[in-house]
Amino acid sequence: SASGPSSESTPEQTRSHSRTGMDPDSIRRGIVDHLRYSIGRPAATLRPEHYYRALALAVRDRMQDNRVASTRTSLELGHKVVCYFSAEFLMGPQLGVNLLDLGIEAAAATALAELGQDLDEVLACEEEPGLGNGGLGRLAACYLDSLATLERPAIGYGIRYEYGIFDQEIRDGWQVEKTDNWLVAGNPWEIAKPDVSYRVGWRGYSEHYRDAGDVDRVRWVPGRVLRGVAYDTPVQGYDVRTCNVLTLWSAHAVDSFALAAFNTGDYYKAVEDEVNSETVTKVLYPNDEPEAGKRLRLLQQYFFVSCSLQHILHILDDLAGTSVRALPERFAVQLNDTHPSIAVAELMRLLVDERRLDWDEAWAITVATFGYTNHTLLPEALETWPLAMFDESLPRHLEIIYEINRRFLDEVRAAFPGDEARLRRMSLIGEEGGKTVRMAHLATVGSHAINGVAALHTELLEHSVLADFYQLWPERFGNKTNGVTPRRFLARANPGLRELLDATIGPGWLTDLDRLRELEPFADDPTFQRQWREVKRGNKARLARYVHEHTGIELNPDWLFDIQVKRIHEYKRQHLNVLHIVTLYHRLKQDPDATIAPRAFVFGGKAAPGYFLAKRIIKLINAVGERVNNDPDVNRFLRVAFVPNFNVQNAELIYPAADLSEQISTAGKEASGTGNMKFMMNGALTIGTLDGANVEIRDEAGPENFFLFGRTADEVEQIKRDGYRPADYVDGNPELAAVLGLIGDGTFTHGDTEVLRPVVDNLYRDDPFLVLADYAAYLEAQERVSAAWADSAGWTRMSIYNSARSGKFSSDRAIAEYCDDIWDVGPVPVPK
Ligand code: 8GP
Repeated sequence: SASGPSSESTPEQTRSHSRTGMDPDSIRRGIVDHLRYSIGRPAATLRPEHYYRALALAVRDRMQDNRVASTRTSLELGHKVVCYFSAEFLMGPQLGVNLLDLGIEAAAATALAELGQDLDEVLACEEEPGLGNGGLGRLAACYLDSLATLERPAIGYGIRYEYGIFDQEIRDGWQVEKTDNWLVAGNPWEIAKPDVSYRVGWRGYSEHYRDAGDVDRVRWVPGRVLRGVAYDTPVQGYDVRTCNVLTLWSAHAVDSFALAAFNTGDYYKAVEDEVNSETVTKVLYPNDEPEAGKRLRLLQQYFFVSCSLQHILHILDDLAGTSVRALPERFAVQLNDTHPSIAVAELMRLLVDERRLDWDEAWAITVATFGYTNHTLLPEALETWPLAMFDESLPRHLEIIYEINRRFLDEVRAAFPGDEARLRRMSLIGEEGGKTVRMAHLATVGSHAINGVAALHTELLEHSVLADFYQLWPERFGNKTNGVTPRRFLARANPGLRELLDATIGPGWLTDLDRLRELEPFADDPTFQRQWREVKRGNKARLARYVHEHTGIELNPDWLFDIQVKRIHEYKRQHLNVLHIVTLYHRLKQDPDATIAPRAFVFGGKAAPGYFLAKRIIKLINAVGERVNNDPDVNRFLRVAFVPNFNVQNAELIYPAADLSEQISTAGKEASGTGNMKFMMNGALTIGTLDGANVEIRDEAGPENFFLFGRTADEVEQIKRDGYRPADYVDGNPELAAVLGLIGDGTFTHGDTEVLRPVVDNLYRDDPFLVLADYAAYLEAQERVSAAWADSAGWTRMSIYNSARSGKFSSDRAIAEYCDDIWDVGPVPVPK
């Protein structure tokens, strides 16, 4: 039944009549087959979630065809493969984007309709895999999308956490964490590969021995062993045949046969071992919490890195005639922050101890294979492991790190003779406050390319955190400004805009986002402006419905939607945003005749469960919201909503609904930001500091289309050096004093003066992120926003310019740069 109806049928037509055809009929057959053979419920009991599962499986079948063709093409032709090592992949819902990528949204809707189902209802059944905390994990997902779309062979390697990022509920204004049981209903996208499995050691000791050739060698005798099993999720490119893969490792006990040897056949002990081993991939760690002492976290990192490197060497072995020496010609491994940086020592162990290469050769291979991306300058986020714990956990790796360090410090000594302080600063072993292993140094020394994620961030890296390394190897450093995928964050998230763009500039922009510039001639066209505003209004109405459903708060889509969604963190300064709201509240209460342009303030984001102040900031937002939303003096002008459980799914409703994007971090603290890019693409204007990628967003949009405020990174440093005294800013600004007074005096907390006290005290006494120093400038910028909003045509023009000039922030641009400058991987078209 695989052949077409007539002998002249094209390959395309042939496939459309095969089991995995892309036409509505074939898709409907696929759904029906899976309902029967994969799900197997009586027809009368089928609900939308069963149709979701059946459609997902039918879609996966189609991707698998492409996957097989892609693997065949890249292996046969001997192309180099990108391996993206990341402890987090925040993939978001898969069905919608996969339908888009395969070009079968309409066909799937038709197929479902014939079965009496509605596509939107079916899409809503998906439980998103939240295997990441925020920006870093979502970036990894965007990069997989672009790698596939640009037809670059690639494998994402990570951890199959049984519990992803917690689900957030808001109760009485407080964050409550619920476990994310994302696998309970099954995951139709993954394919378990029990035959792709590797052993990973742990603890034990290393011993010297003489090999057959009488050469002195070292081997590691682990005290514990676990087993990693691969789970593969296909990653389809848009409008191409290329389908890459995300391989996530799940931890198990070693098989019982091997256990018998260790445990003298104790069956119950073996079962217990299985339970213990499985904890390794049980849960994703939240960020913003100190890692030192979290032995399980180190084991997670080592576990997935070891499985992945073993897998890569295994693929290399399978390629006939390919020696391990060819590793850097066949694979480029990118370390997504320091979480996978133990890979440097593990690859050395595999090459020297197991493959018996000599050290120099192994080191050359290692450095040529790895690249390292840094994602943060915050000192508390730079990973270090206590030496004693590291030694107990990975004794052989510590020996290898010492040897890497010895040779490295010789190199430093030769380049900078007599500079003992420099040696101490650069060492892989930190000496201050107890010895530690410095993972950022390990990643830097073991990589041929090191990059930051925005121009400003890279410059700060080169001149602060990694300055010594930059002076030693300036040629290894470079910038790769982040990007986001327009497939998910424009086409999928904003179907109204997608249609308008297609109708105005024709198709093609979705894979060549610079073409959005073709919108510029329409920026002042009244008809186009009206269509633009209609799309935006529709998106705002859609978000307002969601907010009402989830919080009970009513928002008016005609108001200015002012939105800040991201992790809750002091450096991101959600509390600065709140100070603005309370200022407006205060003005309206002071003067009954005052009027302001009505605004809806929308917040969303999770706080790390152990981050005390971030959780108080959530309470602050909700407390102010409750008061504002219920006070008839102000709720005609102001509303405040906190969207619970910000995740990829509701993000797709939020970005397209924004008029104003809040990017107000303390300059020098946000490495890049990527939400800022998603807002811009969808036509929001940014109010922001000169931080991270904001700098480049403003350059692209034009300074006249961006609301800039605040101290620069240099000024921030200067203020701190001079001895910052936040109280001085309060003393010099009666309005600010009144605002802090309202927050502290129980106005928003039913008279309770304790709940929000820690936030006020922190600002007044310490204010490490200069909220008060930037307050006045922020208010002034917000006044410019209100003035601009009053001119509807002017605002619409600025909105159009923002979208039109967002092309640089496509992850396609970013990935093309990584491929050209770091990975040396070109396109490998897979024949259709
Ligand atoms: C984030 C940065 O904070 C953000 O500016 C940047 O856009 C994003 O990475 C992607 O480059 N960093 C993290 O998410 C991060 O460091 N997370 C680790 C703790 C997990």
